[in-house]
Amino acid sequence: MERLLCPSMMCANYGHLADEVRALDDAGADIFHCDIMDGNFVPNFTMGVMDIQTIRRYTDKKVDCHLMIENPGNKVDWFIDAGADIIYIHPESERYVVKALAHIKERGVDAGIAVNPDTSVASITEILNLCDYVMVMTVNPGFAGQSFIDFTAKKIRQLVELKKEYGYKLMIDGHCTPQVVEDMSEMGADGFILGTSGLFKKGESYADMMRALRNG
Ligand code: S6P
Ligand code: MG
Repeated sequence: MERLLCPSMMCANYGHLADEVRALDDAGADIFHCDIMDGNFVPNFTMGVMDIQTIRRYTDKKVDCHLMIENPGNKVDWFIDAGADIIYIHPESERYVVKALAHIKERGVDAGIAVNPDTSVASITEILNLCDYVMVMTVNPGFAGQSFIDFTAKKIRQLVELKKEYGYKLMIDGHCTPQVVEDMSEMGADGFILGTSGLFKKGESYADMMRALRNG
């Protein structure tokens, strides 16, 4: 199965953002993953609307926004207007998830949810009806460079099964090493967010690393 490889742009070299986008595009990136944090839902700040506009300017590939913010439903338009193709919201931070996802789709972009390690599949089943993408957080959201939380594998297995019924793409975010990409791909996951563990390492070319991650 073709793997979707998604560089996590908060891990890129911000001193040369345009060059980074071009290099990752040339190296075969499928989706540019952009982490948006509000210092409230998660204890960190990262990218914002202007970063999305900049990345959009230098690639024709898909750009996603992973909104780790409170009440994302009334802010998704900012990111769609900036050029995002996929918007992920967290069901944990939005009271009207179905309404927010429907609005994203009405705007003509793909809708996704990102689910925290402590969120059960049972609690999101209804929402799956509106999801083009489901992203399992295998770390607590907020920071790069964390360890993989092993019990999230059970949730990934359950969501692989439900994929047959709902047809979403299943994505993995957090500590995606080459081994994790291999194992989770075998399990049935479709795409991987690549941060410090899989892609942004000193000394190796993006093209070589992407090729290895794609082919296993
Ligand atoms: C974390 C964020 C992620 C990270 C990515 C980092 O809140 O949603 O997208 O940027 O997981 O990857 P790594 O390999 O450093 O864990
Ligand atoms: Mg993310």
